[in-house]
Amino acid sequence: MDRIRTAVIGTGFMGRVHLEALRRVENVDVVEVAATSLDKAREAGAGYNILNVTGDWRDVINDPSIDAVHVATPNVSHFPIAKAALEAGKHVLCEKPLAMSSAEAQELTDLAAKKKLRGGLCHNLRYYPMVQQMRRMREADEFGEILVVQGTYSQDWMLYETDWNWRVDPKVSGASRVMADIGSHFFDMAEHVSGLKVSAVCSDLQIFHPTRKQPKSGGESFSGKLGAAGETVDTQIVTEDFGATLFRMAKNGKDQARGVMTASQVSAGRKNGLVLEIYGTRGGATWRQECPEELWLGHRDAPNQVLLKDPSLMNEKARAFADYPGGHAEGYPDTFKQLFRRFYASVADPNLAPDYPQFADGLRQMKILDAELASHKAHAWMDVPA
Ligand code: NAI
Ligand code: SOE
Repeated sequence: MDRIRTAVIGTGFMGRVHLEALRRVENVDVVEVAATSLDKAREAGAGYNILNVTGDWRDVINDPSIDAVHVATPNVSHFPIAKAALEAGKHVLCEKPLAMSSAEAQELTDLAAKKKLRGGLCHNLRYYPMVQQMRRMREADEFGEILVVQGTYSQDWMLYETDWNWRVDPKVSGASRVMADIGSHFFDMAEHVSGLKVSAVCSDLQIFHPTRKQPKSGGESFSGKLGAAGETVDTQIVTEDFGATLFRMAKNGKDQARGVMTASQVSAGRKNGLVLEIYGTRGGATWRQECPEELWLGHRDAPNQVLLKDPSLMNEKARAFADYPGGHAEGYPDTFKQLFRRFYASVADPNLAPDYPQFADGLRQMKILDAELASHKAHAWMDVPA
């Protein structure tokens, strides 16, 4: 396959991020954009000179010249769109969460394998250069045996009862909000960096706003103070604003580390505050998404250090994720570029081992989520199946 023909479905926050990042992937042409209306698709496509647009995603599926699709729509439509695309023989790069349930996620994972098609999942946050540095330092045993993994994913964009988004509607978003939406990024990164698997969880979830003021129209993600004031309806809320999970981690089924995390969309001042800390028998490390170029390295018997991203100072394997010299910041949009490049390298070469999050990783997150929801309900620890 020379150049790969792809299409982006969904033109909101993520659709536009995917379109922009795809411009930086060498072997891909975006040949169609699908939205909920022709006008929306035309507007999004125009910015990237993509003239072939549609208001119905099925047009993309029915076009045999399209090799791959990006699913960047709200959660409820991930499964039907991804399934239809796989059945039509197309590779799929899906936004997280992969589906609304473990059963759906399992079906997609099995279907991609059966069809020998690539199924990539957008847990892009793994690909900040300093997250890769942390991962490779752990692989090189620089932290020793990992004892403790902890952190948070904290945001404030749903703090007020007037804040609204499709993510609060369980029919569109799923049975969990913060744990599915952002807690899943934390656990994906925690497992990827530590090399351990979450084996059991004990969760406490909280709804601080039992009702929210649902706008009769609008309700864009992250609109905050810029959100339009208009007519609203008081709507009952059934998904959590905050969650806390104690967890255990294992290596090859053997109990090893302990951890704790919180996820919140009501923490004033935290815009996108993902923090991951790992501590081992030889040292520790902390990475913060709001200062992504820095990696804090903790020592027991020597002064602590802060490593500022600089490819020349990084672990050789992590260096491949840093495209710019030290002092030239790489951030959120670059993580998509790194993921998409690896995904399309594997589309181009069926023999290449995948080096990006796959549908199986999406299924894994659904299983952790199921255990968190069951634990909260039962007020008890729950095992997470391997
Ligand atoms: P959004 O609300 O900004 O955009 C979603 C878009 O999809 C809207 O334009 C909507 O009209 C469109 N849409 C809905 N149903 C559609 C359909 N059947 N066909 C075509 N278009 C359709 O939402 P956002 O923030 O872009 O989220 C989309 C997905 O991306 C979610 O699953 C979310 O969890 C994920 N996400 C991932 C992020 C990451 O860092 N990996 C960041 C933000 C969101
Ligand atoms: C909203 O909480 C959101 O856009 C999530 O959907 C993303 O996955 C996260 O990366 C940023 O915050």
